[in-house]
Amino acid sequence: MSKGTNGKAEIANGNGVPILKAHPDLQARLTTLADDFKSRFQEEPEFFVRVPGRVNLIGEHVDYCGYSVCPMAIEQDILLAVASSKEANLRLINFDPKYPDFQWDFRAVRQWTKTGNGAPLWHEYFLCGVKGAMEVIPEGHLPTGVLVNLSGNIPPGSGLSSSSALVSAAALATMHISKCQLSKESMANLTAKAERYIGTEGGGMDQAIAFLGKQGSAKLIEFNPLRATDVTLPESAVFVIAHSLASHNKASTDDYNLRVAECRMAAQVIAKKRSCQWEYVKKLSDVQKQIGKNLEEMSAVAMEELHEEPYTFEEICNILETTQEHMKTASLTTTFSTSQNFKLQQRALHVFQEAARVQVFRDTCEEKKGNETEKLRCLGSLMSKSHASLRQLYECSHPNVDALVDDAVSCGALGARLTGAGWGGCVVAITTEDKAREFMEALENKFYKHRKHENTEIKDLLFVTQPNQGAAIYTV
Ligand code: ADP
Ligand code: NG1
Ligand code: MG
Repeated sequence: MSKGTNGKAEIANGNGVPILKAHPDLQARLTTLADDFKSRFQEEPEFFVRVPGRVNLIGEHVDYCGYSVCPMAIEQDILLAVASSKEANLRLINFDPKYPDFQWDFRAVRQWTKTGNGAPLWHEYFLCGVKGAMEVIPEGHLPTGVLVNLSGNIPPGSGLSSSSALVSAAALATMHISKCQLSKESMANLTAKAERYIGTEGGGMDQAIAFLGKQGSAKLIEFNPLRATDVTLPESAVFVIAHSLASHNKASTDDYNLRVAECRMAAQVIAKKRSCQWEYVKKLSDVQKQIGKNLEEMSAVAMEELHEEPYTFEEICNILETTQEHMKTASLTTTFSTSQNFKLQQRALHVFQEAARVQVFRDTCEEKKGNETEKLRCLGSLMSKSHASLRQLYECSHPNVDALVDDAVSCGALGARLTGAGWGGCVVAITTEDKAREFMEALENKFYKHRKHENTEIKDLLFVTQPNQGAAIYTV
């Protein structure tokens, strides 16, 4: 956003985040949040922000390689009640008492950086969003201080993107209170960058669907440039989300960033072996463009140019004819021990094959003619293949998730897969309208009956989901 324009040119075509009137169910939640806001801050909120979580139907761990994904926004969300304040602070409270209150000099958020290892504190996700927004807001537009009350019902650490909904909501609230506006695409790019301040090198899928989600339609999200196209799901398809009862905070371990680094180095090794300039290659999609082959051919290239045994860092440096110091800046943006092994062939194969599955999934959904039963079978089969690949080639599953996927299929699902980054979290299964109830009862008996879930009701662990509206602002 150029200084002084408030992004007006960019949103002239009506592509800004909408300001909506809440429907009755949402209104009831906003009223509860506003009442809590008043009793805690002795002030009225000026507006509300809602950002949904998402479920990714297919295209896992490919966004940071430059390939398209197919998510939809879900009903669960992060809600904020927001007001400006005369005190020069950001005061942040959470409707859920397990998340402690937080206060910080508002303008100092510009200079904030995350410190410490392990799982981030909840308010650090919020600071990522505020900082990201402050980078584009002219100084004079910022209010003196801000009061925020947050309420969320996306299960955290479960692959439904609670973190990105939180970061995106914080950025959107900061923009709106500063009377600045950007297009949904620019907000998605801004928040994807902002969430990286938490320490994970995300690819941008979550923030894209958080802003570009649409009621009634899944989306094909393409990157560079960011573009979202409707994907019309077959009428009789029902998508069910099931929680594996294992949660995982993505920023608490190196697992995610290691996969990003492995993909980058796989791309660079392929580039070098194919006599391309590997220094310009950051993503597997970059090397595909340089070589000029299709995805199927790229799988064959990965098999030919990469070996199955894990690579040592030293071996990669030797292949690329470079020093370890140079490689650390060229490929390992986060620091790993140089004694770490890297599985380049397996990761690259997953990415090329998963990217191809996304194309077939989208084409199957968009096919005008064709038998509905066949379409559904095809989508189910693609989802199950995706899971097998995440489990074996990408090694980002979890024993609970694998058991849940197997149980879902044995209870009649046409296919099932882990959704989100993995290492725990949720599964998404495809079934049909006429079988959905029977399927969910069977899965409840098979998976949940003999496992402990005292603090969570089954309806919050196993539920049908439909494509939902993306981020919006609600007036009081
Ligand atoms: P995911 O995005 O898959 O849900 P992450 O590990 O990326 O999982 O992010 C989860 C983190 O987001 C939580 O540990 C917590 O810090 C934060 N978070 C999510 N929902 C809330 C909430 N309602 N209130 C406060 N913090 C939340
Ligand atoms: P989760 O951890 O489920 O929010 C992460 C990344 C995505 C994508 C998926 C895997 C972030 C914020 N999100 O999602 O970009 O790479 O894993 O497909 O890092
Ligand atoms: Mg997340």
